[in-house]
Amino acid sequence: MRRILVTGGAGFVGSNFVHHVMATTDLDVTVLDKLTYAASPAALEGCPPGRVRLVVGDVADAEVVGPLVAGHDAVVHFAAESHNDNSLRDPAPFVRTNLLGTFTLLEAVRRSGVRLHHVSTDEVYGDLALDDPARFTEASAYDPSSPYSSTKAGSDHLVRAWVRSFGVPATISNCSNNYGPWQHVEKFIPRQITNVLAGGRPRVYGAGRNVRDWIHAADHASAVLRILERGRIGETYLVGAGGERSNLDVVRLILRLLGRPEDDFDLVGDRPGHDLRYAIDATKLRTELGWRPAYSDFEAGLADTIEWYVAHPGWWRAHKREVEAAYAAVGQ
Ligand code: NAD
Ligand code: TDX
Repeated sequence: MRRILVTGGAGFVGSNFVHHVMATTDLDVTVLDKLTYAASPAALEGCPPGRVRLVVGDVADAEVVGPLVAGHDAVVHFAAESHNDNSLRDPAPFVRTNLLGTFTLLEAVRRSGVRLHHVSTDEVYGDLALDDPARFTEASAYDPSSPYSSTKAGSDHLVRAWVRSFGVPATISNCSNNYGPWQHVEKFIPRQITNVLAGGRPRVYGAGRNVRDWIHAADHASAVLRILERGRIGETYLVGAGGERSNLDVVRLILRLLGRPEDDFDLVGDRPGHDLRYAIDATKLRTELGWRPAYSDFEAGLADTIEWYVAHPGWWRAHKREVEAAYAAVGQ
C-alpha cells in the first residue's frame, strides 16, 4: 500500500487517524470530506507537506467517488453524520450520507477491487442493561435504537452483503465512545468541558446513570490502522479499551479536574430512546491482531483533553452558541 483514501478525514476521529498514519507509516493520504458543520480542516494542519491532500466532495456522489477510489490502494471510510441528537431532530442527512454514501463507496470499490475498511459503532447492537455483566462481542445481534445507529447498522449490512455477494475485500470495525482533541462541542464530553470553561454548568440527560465505554480517539485510530494492515477480509472487529463509566461519573470527574464542586451540574430532560449502556469485549482485536490501547488511564486522557479545549478556545467558541441554541430549543 502507498496511497489511501480516507473519507471523513477532516472530522474528529478521521483527523486523529490521519495524524496516526502520518506518525507511524510512509503512506500518503487523500482525504475526501464534504466539510459539513462537523468538519475541522484545521485539524489536518501540521501534517507533513505533500503527504496529505484534501478533496472537498460528497461520499454519496458517484462521479467524485469512482475515479478517486480507483487511484488508491485502500479506502478507510469514516465519513458519516455522527450525532444521535441531530438524528432525532432531522434524520434525512443520516440516511443519505450513512446509507447512500456507503453504498456509493461500495459500488466504486466493487468496480476497482480496492480494499475497504468500514468504520462503524457499537451502537448497532442496541444497549445493555445497567446490571448486566455482558459486553458486546462480534456475535451480538444487531438491534439499533436511533436514526443514527440504524443507518450505521444498515451501512454495516451493506458492507457484509457486498463482501459475500461480490467478493469486495472489506473489513468492519465497531468502536465504543471516543473522546480526545477536535471532538465537536455537540458531543457529551466537549459540551460539558466547554460549558464549564464558558462559565456555565454541565447538562446531564435524565438521571445520568447511562453508561458509555470510553476510548481515546488515538487508540481508535491505531486499531483501525491495525485492522487495515492485518485484519482478515470479511471480518468484523470490535474496538474498545475497557473504559466503562456512567455519565454522572464522567461529569463529576470533569468538574473536579476543572476545580469546581462535583455537584455543580444540571439534570435535564432525557434523550428519547436513550440507550442505557454500551460495553465492548475487544478480545478478538487484542488476541488476533495484538492491538493494545495507549491510553489505559481514562482520568489522564480526560485531563489531556481538557487541556486541549483550554488551549483552543477560538476553535470551539465558533460552534458553541449555535449548538447550545439547538439544545435549548428542546430543553436540554
Ligand atoms: P464527525 O461528525 O466528527 O466527522 C464526520 C466527518 O465526515 C466530517 O468531517 C464531515 O464533514 C464528514 N462528512 C459528513 N458527511 C459527509 C459526506 N456526505 N461526504 C463526505 N464527508 C462527509 O464524526 P466522528 O465522531 O469523527 O465519527 C467518524 C466515524 O467514526 C463515523 O463513521 C462514526 O460512526 C464512527 N464512530 C465514531 C465514534 C465516536 O465516538 N465519535 C465511535 C464509534 C464509531
Ligand atoms: O449534553 C449531553 N448530556 C448528556 O447527558 C449530551 C450531548 C449527551 N449526554 C449523554 C448521552 C449519552 O448517554 O452522554 C452520553 C454520550 O452522548 P454523546 O456524546 O452524544 O454520544 P453517544 O450518543 O453515546 O454516541 C457516541 O458514541 C458512539 C458518538 O456520538 C457516536 O458517533 C458513536 O457512534
